[in-house]
Amino acid sequence: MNAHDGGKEHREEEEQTPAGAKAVGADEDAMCDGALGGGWFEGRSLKKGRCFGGLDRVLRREGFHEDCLLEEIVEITRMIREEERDGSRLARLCWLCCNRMLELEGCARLNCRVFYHDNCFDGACSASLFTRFHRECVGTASSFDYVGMKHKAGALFEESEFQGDGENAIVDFKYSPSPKVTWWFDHHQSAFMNAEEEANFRAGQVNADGTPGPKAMREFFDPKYTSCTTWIAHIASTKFGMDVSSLTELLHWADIVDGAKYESAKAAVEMEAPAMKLTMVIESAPDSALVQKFIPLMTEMPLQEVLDQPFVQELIGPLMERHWEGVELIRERAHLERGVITFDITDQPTEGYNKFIPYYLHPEGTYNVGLSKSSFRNKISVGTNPWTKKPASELANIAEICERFGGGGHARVGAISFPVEKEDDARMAAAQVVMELRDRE
Ligand SMILES: [Mn+2]
Repeated sequence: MNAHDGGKEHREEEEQTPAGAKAVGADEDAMCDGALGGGWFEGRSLKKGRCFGGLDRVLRREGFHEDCLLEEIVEITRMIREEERDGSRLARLCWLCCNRMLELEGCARLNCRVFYHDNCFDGACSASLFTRFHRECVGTASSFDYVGMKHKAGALFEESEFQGDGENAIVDFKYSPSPKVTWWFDHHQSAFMNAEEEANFRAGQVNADGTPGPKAMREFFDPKYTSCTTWIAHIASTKFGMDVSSLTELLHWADIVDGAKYESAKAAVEMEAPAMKLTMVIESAPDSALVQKFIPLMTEMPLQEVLDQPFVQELIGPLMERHWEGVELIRERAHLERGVITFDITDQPTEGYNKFIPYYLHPEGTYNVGLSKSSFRNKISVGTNPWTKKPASELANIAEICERFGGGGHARVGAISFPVEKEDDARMAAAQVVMELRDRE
């Protein structure tokens, strides 16, 4: 659907027929305070606004006296008070009400800048879903632009990149305590750089008296979600009343790709599903401009249709060719012995290969230790077969092994890097890792 029409939802709400009026609970009252609190409405004295029977009075008191304006606000307030019992719809109506007021005041709608995780399927889907959510449920932006973010050492956000006017949203990427950030959605375990940032986030969520804090309806974090896309969908539908029923396919694949929950090595390597091919194109995109061509499409059409776009088709052929060359090269070199698959492709410099290839070729392997070379390093990749039948308690801690050689990672996968000229050192370390893993089998 074309969601540019920010007023559409507003009209739909007005067409609702009144249901029986009931007293409104204190929880819903507090929730709306949260919805109205903080952010860019602060200067407009809406901060202390209470929706239920109170918003019109507050608005009067705060000097919104024009009759035409008040009439509308009173009408919306009546709807909220008398017709809406459901908290998510209430919160959504609060946004629409604020938005309408800004419009009536003649305030220009501004740009919303979305910072997203670049070269990542979930990052692109999150940016797409956030945009649609903002258009359908918030409606305060006239346009959107995008900034792709990459993980690196040190500070990630440049304060000057956040817009002074308009909104700044971060999705599927680390927290920023900047007061210019108006929205944040993330699901990464390591979302905060330090304890101070985390305290800053918590303070915005809950006030000292236990009521929702000024950022409770602006910043959302839950590391239990497999993808940020499903996390945004959950918040948008439960707290803002967004209809996400048309996005089932997208949400399903965002979880599979971001959680590496492929059903088999065959599915991960042969990449039959459109989402897998799109992931390959997005991950290998040479610049953010290419990723940003996908953002408007991901929530507007089925994934097969995104894949069928001519600009995508042009890229798929050469990428799949390179991918199958990688499979053949590793097939020639890979060798399984006592549960460990090993291969050395340092003589064929590459900027990366599909990390499930070893298990596709040798499904009975428990671990894989691969030696490769890129333009800037020699790399030992150490991994555990995601489809192994072994119980987790019997598996080696890969992070711990890699750390001993100056590398790192997670419990199941890790890596050790060596300078580009230290190929022999890398080969020796790889042999020791292989020996250690074989001795466990
Ligand atoms: Mn993610």
